[in-house]
Amino acid sequence: MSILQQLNQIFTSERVLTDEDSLQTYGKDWTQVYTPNPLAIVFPESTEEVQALVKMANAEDVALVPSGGRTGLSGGAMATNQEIVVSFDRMNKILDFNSVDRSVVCQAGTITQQLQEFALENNLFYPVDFASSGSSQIGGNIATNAGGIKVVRYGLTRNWVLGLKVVTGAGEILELNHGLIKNATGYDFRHLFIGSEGTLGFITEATMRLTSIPKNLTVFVLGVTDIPALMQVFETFQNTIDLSAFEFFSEETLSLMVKDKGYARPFETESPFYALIEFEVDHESKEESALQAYETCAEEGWVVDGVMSQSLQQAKDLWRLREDISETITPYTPYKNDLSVKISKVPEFLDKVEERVTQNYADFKVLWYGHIGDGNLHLNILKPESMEVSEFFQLCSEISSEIFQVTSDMNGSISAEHGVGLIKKDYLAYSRSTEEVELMVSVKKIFDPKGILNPGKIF
Ligand code: 2HG
Ligand code: ZN
Repeated sequence: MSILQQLNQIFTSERVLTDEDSLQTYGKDWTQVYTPNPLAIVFPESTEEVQALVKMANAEDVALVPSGGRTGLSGGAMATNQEIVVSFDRMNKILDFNSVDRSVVCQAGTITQQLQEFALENNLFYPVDFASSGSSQIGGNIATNAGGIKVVRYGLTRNWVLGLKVVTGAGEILELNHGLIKNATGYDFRHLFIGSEGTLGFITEATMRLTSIPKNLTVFVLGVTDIPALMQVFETFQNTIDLSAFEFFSEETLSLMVKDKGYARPFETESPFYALIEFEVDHESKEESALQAYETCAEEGWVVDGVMSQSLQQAKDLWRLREDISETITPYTPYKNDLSVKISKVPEFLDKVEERVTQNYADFKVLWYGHIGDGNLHLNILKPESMEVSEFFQLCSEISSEIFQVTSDMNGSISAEHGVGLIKKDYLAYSRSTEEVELMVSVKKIFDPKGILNPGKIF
């Protein structure tokens, strides 16, 4: 029997797509570098269907690529080589909730925002958040250990996973950690699957932890003179008040947002960088402390101007200046980098990278923004309009090794939160040792002996 016939046996016919439009849509994520070329797209509705598919794939030696909200930026969900794409769009139900445990069991295709809204309806909060929350799926978030804008306070997706149901590459169903907070019974495989980019197994269900709703989130946007000053501002605020976000963007980035989106500047004064700081004001004294920190920063000359949100709407408007950057610059076909170093090393790192970039590509528009409060910097270089895409990416790939060498020399990561996927795999050695990569290959062999799961990703 042909593979397509077998797919039609596992799934009802409307859940096996082979038309060109669907192949193009589901065969890719947000990475703009690769051409999709899948064999078919399937839409399982249960863990058992995923298991049947994995067993068939093992027997037929055909590769499977997991697909969530397709918002990834590293090509982790690209199907370029006649793979079967496994979309979790139909596994999007919240299955269980327990207010004592503060936990939710959801299927892998649950949209991040759906979980966030469900939590709020139950007077709780799911804190992992990013611009793509409206379309990214929990399974994908877990597979890349997604970070986002609140890591300073709440950590990464990993911190919120209490349990997982997975189908391994060998076709076994594993229930990992059963939603427990404490469980000291040997290796915690749950954490191996988190961030494994679909190379070990398919996550079909997850038990996610929730927390209390933060009260009266307030946002400051401050104009800052340079990166060392930005770090001083971070330290000052961090020592004064519990922060839920500390983000930054450069003046080049802000002017593009003003030009392309028509957003209002936070204030008239221009400065090289801007800090976006968020904190809870659940008591008058918190606001006083924050204003005190602001005063200190202004007196020291680190901050040249600033605005503090007076309403939820104003806080949202300020957040848009940061959150909407990635989507706004997409039409410029940017060369993206997602780097991290220890927070204390950020100024030295940014200087060194910028030096390399401007030395080589003085005419390119370079945008800096990111999650400076956790050491994660997004470097985007925009393609000049007149340049061919292939020529641009070729030029940029030449500079990648230089940037990654600087990152490696400082013990940083070449992918802070977007994952390795296809886009970083040739550079993995800049962040992981040969021994580590060999061990990763061995681990993959245990869970996916025939190498049918997302082959060619990570290594
Ligand atoms: C963000 O922080 C996302 O906005 C996307 O991680 C970063 O566009 C990027 O490079
Ligand atoms: Zn980011």
